[in-house]
Amino acid sequence: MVLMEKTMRWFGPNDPVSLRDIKQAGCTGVVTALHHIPVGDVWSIVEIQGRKKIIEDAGLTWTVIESLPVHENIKKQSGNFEELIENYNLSLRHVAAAGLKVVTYNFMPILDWMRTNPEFELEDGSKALRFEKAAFIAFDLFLLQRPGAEREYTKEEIAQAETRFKAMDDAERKVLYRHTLLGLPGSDEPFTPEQILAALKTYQDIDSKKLKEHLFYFLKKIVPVAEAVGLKLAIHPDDPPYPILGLPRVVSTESDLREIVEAAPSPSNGLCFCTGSLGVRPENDLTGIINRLGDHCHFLHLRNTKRDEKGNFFEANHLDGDTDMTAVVSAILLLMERTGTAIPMRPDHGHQMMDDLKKKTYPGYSAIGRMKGMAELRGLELGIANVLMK
Ligand code: DNO
Repeated sequence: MVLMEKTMRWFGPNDPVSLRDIKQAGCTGVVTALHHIPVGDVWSIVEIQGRKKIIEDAGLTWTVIESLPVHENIKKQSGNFEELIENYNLSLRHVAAAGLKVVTYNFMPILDWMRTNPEFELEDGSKALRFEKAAFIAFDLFLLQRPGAEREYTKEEIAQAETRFKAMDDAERKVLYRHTLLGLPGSDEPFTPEQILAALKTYQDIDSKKLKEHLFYFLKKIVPVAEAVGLKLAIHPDDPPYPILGLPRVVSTESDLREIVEAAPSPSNGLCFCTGSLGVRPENDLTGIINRLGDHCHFLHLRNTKRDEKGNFFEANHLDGDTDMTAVVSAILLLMERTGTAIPMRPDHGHQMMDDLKKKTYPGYSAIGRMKGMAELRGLELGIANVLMK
């Protein structure tokens, strides 16, 4: 049977997790980006080839670019956005010229993924990423003090946030503050509240309808280029998959995904199927998405989350949580068997555990927890494949 291509994310030469670690964890490739290049600038062929050589010298392949980030002006269609789209297309041409095949990106305004606590202690002493709704609302109302925020929450939610905030000491408020504003994975620099408030203001006239139009416009400009140079694009879903801080989010549901692939039909216009992000919405039918939209899935992020009825969730072990990983991996195997294509996957966000508890690592991206996730997923996949082949 065709098996998934095993990769892990690597944040580049400064990542405390080395390429050798990634190889030892059982990967054949890495997923990385040129994080040092400012968003909007063109990635030069020389820079891409230089990074590719470092990876290949370690006996790995650069399987997926994650991410080629999209400039805010493109999302807002403001300022020099046409020029920025041209730059994006030039970067696509350059990555294709260097022999790369898959490019992941997202279209979340201002922020990428968002958690309130990257050090949520589990029963066994390992640490997971967690999103706690009351803490998040407390952050929004009392720390960020976003104008008009109280209009977006119910009375009950505000009361719960108040109680939660009062119960926090200064240290906990600082942690909440810092981690909620962490912004971009791969960066140690949280946004300042002034920066966030100013940035939020620039989105005040952009609702989800408009943001979607901007995304489709962008797709119509970049998909033909990607197709011409043989690249596959894979848009990452919103995380969490609903609007936050009053910002619209348009890549959260199956119907969003369908509209995206239909907006610019092409084998190059695809999806990054992230079970962790999509799985936070209980109505997202993950195996159904693979069965119905699998032909468009060019990259897989496999991880699990555990929700509760209050709207909180934390990142569970890869095979625990609300997502039936056995069903998802079975659907992926059947898809790949039908298409004859191995889709790259990475175990996403591992727990910080064992020796890694003493190390400073990027939240969600310590080595041992991800290796555990990878080992479990590989075993699951092989077990299912053996049964399916009988
Ligand atoms: C979180 C990641 C996301 C993802 C981007 C893709 O850990 O899955 O940050 O890389 O959204 O552009």
